[in-house]
Amino acid sequence: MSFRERVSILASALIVLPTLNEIENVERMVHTIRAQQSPLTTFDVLIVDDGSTDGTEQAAIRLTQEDTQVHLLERGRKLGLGTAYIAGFRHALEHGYDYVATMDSDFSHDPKYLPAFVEAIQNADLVIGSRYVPGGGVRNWPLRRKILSGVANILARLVGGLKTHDGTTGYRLYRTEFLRKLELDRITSNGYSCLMELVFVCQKAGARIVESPIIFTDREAGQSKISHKEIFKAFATLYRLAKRRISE
Ligand SMILES: Nc1nc2c(ncn2[C@@H]2O[C@H](COP(=O)(O)OP(=O)(O)OP(=O)(O)O)[C@@H](O)[C@H]2O)c(=O)[nH]1
Ligand SMILES: [Mg+2]
Repeated sequence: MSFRERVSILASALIVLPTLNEIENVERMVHTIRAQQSPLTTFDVLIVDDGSTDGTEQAAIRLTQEDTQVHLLERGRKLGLGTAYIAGFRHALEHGYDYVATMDSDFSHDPKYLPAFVEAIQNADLVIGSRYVPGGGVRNWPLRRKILSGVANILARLVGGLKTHDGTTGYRLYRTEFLRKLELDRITSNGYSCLMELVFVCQKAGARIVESPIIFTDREAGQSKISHKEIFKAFATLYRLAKRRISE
């Protein structure tokens, strides 16, 4: 295949990295993502920083200066994980990316899986990095987190009607053209609940969803931002999705 033919089939993916005080991780995450090789796709990065106070923002600015395929959206204050994803989707739509990925910036989501996601999306609209399909799993997670994640996924299937085994993971690759079909303004949940709502609306819009196995590793550096409030918000979201499932 000639160089010209190879270039013409090359697609582009935007990897959205939400950050809130991730100074121990952000530089290494960006470098590791940029080092991933796929014969089909290039990987750009969009850091969505919500007013980190530990130097993450300054590190992110440096990264954009070193590499023109790294971008930064500075939002200035904590606006939540859900709206960070949606802001990333809008950026990908506006800038003509073929795919958009979301992932945590703390190495729980290993960038090495990105090429496999790209392969999987060739016949799908959404690839979910799944801990609960053969080949997937969790490493170093306390029992409390395992139970919480297990219960959340059972409820997501029973109450929310999600058909996926892992509807609460944030490691995903979406086909941008498919996102164009969704009413992104209608996605009202924020934080972790947004992950379930996104699967719900994709499923409802007829997305071809594939689960690709990942081993999820507990964060090694930096502080967790998950709070107990998120658990209550997830119940409220499930209730709202169940009502919508019945009424629409
Ligand atoms: N931009 C932005 N990023 C956020 C916000 N809340 C969390 N994050 C980031 O979202 C990702 C997931 O948050 P974590 O604190 O790792 O949550 P978690 O993975 O459930 O918790 P741990 O297992 O303790 O790591 C990380 O990259 C955070 O820096 C937010 O409000 N805004
Ligand atoms: Mg994490």
